Amino acid sequence: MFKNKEEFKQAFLEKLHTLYGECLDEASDLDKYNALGSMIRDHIAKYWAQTNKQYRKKEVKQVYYFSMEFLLGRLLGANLINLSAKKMCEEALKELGIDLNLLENIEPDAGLGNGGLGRLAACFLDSLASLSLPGHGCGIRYKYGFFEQRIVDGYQVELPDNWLRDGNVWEIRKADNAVEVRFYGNVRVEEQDGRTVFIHENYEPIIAVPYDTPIIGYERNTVNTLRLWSAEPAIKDFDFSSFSRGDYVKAVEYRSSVESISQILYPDESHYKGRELRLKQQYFFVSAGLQCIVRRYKKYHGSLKCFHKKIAIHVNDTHPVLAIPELMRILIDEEGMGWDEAWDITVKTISYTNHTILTEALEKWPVDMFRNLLPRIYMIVHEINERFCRELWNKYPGDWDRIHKMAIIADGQVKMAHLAIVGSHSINGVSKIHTEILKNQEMKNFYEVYPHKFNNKTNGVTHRRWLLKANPALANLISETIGANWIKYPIDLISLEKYRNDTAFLDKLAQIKQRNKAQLAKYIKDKYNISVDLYSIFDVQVKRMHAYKRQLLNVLHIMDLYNRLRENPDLDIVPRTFIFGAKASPSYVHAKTTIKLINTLASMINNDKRIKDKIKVIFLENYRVTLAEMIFPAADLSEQISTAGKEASGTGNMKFMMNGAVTIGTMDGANIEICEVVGRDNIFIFGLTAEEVANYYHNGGYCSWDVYAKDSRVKTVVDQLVNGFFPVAGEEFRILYDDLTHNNDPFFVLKDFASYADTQLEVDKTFRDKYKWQKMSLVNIAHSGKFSSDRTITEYATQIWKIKPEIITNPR
Ligand code: DL6
Repeated sequence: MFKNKEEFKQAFLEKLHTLYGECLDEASDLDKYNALGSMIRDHIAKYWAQTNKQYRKKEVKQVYYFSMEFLLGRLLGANLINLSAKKMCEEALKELGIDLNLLENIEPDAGLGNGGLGRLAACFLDSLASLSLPGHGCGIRYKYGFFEQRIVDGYQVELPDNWLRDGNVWEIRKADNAVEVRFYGNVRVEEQDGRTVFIHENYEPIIAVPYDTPIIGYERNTVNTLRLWSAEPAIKDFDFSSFSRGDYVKAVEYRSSVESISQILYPDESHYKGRELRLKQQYFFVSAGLQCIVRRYKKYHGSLKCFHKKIAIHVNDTHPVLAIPELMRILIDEEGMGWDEAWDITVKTISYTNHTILTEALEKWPVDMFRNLLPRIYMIVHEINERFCRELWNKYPGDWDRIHKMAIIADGQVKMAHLAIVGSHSINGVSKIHTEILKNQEMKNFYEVYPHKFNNKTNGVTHRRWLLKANPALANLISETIGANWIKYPIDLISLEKYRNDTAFLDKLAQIKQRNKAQLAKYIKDKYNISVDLYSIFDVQVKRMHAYKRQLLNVLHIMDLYNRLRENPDLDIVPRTFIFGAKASPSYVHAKTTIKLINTLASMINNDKRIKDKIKVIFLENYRVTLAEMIFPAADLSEQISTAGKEASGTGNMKFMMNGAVTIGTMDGANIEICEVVGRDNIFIFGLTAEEVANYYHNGGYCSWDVYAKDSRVKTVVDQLVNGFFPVAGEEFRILYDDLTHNNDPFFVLKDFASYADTQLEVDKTFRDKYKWQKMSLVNIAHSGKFSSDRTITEYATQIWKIKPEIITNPR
């Protein structure tokens, strides 16, 4: 970035002057952070311009990744790493008496996502730029990101995440690129010169203003763009008569209703509720994004006939699926294209990833709401549905039942996943098993009609954030041992395999883990005043709180262990620190009750002197990207214990693995592929398989009461939920008890309990053999290259988007 430290220091001091009119000793930490961010932006500006120029001049095909969520976390550290400027910057700032770490901690997390899906999108952006691929993000600039979680008396309390309060040094507002998005109104159909035209009138106009964030590739000149849209009132077009009549309140209401569109990120709901504002958000960013892409395309290419040859649009889950009718609208209504040609271009342009098979999470919109909010778009969806149903009728004449099940509009609802499949050329799942389940169960009917559209792209995550940035000590050891190529080519980590019997190397790995554990332990001590044993097994489950992810199984096992310890405080176990981190959707009672249960159990166990500190339970509040960066490097054991067949992929499993944690998990999602590469000896697998689970479901479930009645350990812990064992909790945990017993345990917690508990004994036994454990840890790191998002993105690029790397030359 700068030739030397002196030049850097000079530039930094000048930046403070120009931005704030300040000298170093007057500047606040926030000012220093902003000055540094602004310097980075200045530095990359010419690369950003060069990237765009080259894409344009060479007419390279570009992909736009449309996503409601981009869970970026902090950018300062990651940007410095990708620019290879961290060391120099750290040293130069130190000479000025500034701690880079402290500045990094000023930055709020950009928490514009709920969890896996949003973080995957962020990893994909890093990989696109780091592979010199022309690919950008398109989403919403939420004023409030994912809520901040506080734990008060064991309960989750949600606070707004006002992440933009102190500004955002990374973004640039591009008011000139604003577009209008239209809601409500009616459509007038007219014949003009022998052509039917559709005129959307009496609509409510809203202005979409883009904010661009540079996405910097690792040691590349490539700087791609994440474009996030913000909603603003269309002052010019607004009916000012309400003002002239003095209806000030109405005018203010209008403004606030417009701004609400980009106000908050919806927490995902397991039981989706049809909220108009969410549908509005979806159309808002999709329409803005597409209008902007089309406008730019037309400027350089004129006609849109070959649009799909230069542009790929990827929809991340069903949330942006309105891109399909919106592109049709633009091509037909604005460009005057015929239906068939527009449809051909649309399908060839759009591709779709499915991230969940939980049927209750698949989006459906009430027809009335949809038609009222988006009258023209509804007409187009209706026509797509008519044509699709005709196609089905020709293929399956008379099979009304099948056609009804597959229709895009049925039972008064618009089914977004069906629209996604019909209107795109590629549908992918996110792990092998997930894709097979889509093909053979959940979307079987569609797979039979469009087998060529379905494919798998197993998820991956970026090693640059999750290993290089999060765990610098391990990253250094790896680079010293096998060279630094792995940072660009994570698959090279496999060279570490040859050190699996090298005890000196394994000792070094262990030392690093120990230091990382100490760092997390210090955080725990400082924040919660709880001391944890650094030599205990750090057994970690961090992810969204959800019944299918089965934090409850983990808790019941801890309760059982605690019971055994109370009976025999001298029980011979390796001490354990059970660590949880999870946010629950605000209206998800089961999940929130589980959080309360963990905290209640934690305070009981952590204060029980009888068990001699052999186990501790820690609930880390406000789990987010930045906290995750501290947790993964410190974990010994990674809990991936979802009901088999339910977790589409999981990506936390990959982040743990690359940091040397060993997985205890079910044969679910990407765990199966992790097991494939590390081998059964290097992972702890337990529980029912997806096939077994499916068979039980098929036959109406299993009888949880039998397990409860027969296994005394199970009966004891389940009873403890309601029998006064937790005196302070009263009846609070009854809903968990009822779910496990009277509701027949829909996620097979009790059914898998014995197998889980036995496997935990195996973990305990293995951990005692230091080198055996370290070897397992090493094998996991060595094989983590397969789960790099560079691999995943290369597959998307070559097999779906058909985009090629474009090496960006040095700008003049
Ligand atoms: O594909 C990313 C991530 C997977 O790793 C998780 O297994 C899956 O649960 C998650 N899916 C969602 C679904 N949300 N919606 N819609 O977040 O995607």
